[in-house]
Amino acid sequence: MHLLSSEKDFERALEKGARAERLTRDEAFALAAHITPDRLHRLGRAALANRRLRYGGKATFVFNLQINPANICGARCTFCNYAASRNDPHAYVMSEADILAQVDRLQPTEVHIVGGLNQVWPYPRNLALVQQLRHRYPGLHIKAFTAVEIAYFAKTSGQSEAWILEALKTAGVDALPGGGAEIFSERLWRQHWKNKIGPQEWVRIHQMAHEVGLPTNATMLFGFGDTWTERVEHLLTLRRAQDESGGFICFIPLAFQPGEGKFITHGPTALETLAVTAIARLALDNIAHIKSYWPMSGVETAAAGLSWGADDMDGTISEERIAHLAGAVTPKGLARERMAETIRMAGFKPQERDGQHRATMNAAAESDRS
Ligand code: V47
Ligand code: SF4
Repeated sequence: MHLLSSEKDFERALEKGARAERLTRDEAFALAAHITPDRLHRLGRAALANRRLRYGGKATFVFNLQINPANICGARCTFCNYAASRNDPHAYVMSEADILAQVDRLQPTEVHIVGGLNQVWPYPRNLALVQQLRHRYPGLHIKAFTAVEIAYFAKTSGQSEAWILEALKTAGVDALPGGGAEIFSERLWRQHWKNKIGPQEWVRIHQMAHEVGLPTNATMLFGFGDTWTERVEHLLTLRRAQDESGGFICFIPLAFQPGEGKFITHGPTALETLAVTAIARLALDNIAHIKSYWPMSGVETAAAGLSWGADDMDGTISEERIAHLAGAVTPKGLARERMAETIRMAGFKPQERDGQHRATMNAAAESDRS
């Protein structure tokens, strides 16, 4: 019944959200009630005011590389087109030499390492990769392994999750990415990703990472049969977890890519993606950054997301795989210049950043030109 709220509740939620104030639960739900074209624009205006208070006209991106060492995974999440069985034609396994050669060639500011749940790249091999990367590139930001992988590493190595997190941090991991959260709904968990950890475990592992001093991101997969109530509950669960442990840096809404032969033929529309972005910005008063993730939403919608509350466009991302194996028609990587130009065309000042959202040397040059 949360979504049956009045115009007055909606207006009050917008006013408080625009000032980056904390919304009550009912106000957060009021934002998602009856998303009409008129309300979508009002959500956008409030979220734009909120992100301007925080970041002015600046929008950031990072020069990064996604490393997916192998796509062999037995979890069989229904929405995933990336995973393969060993004998599938699209199964692949990278070697350490392949990975290091890619990093050597691109010299990224950040690497984002995630793979499937498999014994081809088990925990000790992933740990050794992090050690090698840290040794070779002392300044590289290593964002690696989802909570799902941490749980799997613990299970398969007989160690506790806290032990794994400490060991990865010592080896050189700087932060955990936000994947594997899907949407915090027991109903959808049972239906779509029952072979891996569910909502409560995901939150618990992120809070454990915060305790050992590893900051993390958080995602939300939407547009695959989820409801607005489930989306707002997801945001409020994250807000509560952040109040307790404080280590979430960035929230990333992930627009579902239907892929081929999946259970649903369409992902969310661009307008729905903008509404989710704006509601996230208004409801998550305690999470600093909202990412507009172009491989899933499309470059144009991601750029528009900067006016609906997002302040970051993620990265240039060489060779994105997860969205593209699910049929995304967006480019597989964007050059630095194209990223800066996209942000400028959307009306914002591009600023290149490092893995901790600090401006890099290139940033000044980019901002001066706009
Ligand atoms: O966990 C899988 C999602 C996630 C599909 O932390 C799909 O900075 C849409 O988490 N359609 C991985 N989404 C990507 C991810 C991420 C991306 C960018 C930045 C960060 C960060 C994290 O992709 C998975 C899953 O939720 N996913 N299949 C699909 N068909
Ligand atoms: Fe495996 Fe992750 Fe794909 Fe699920 S989403 S099948 S865990 S790779």
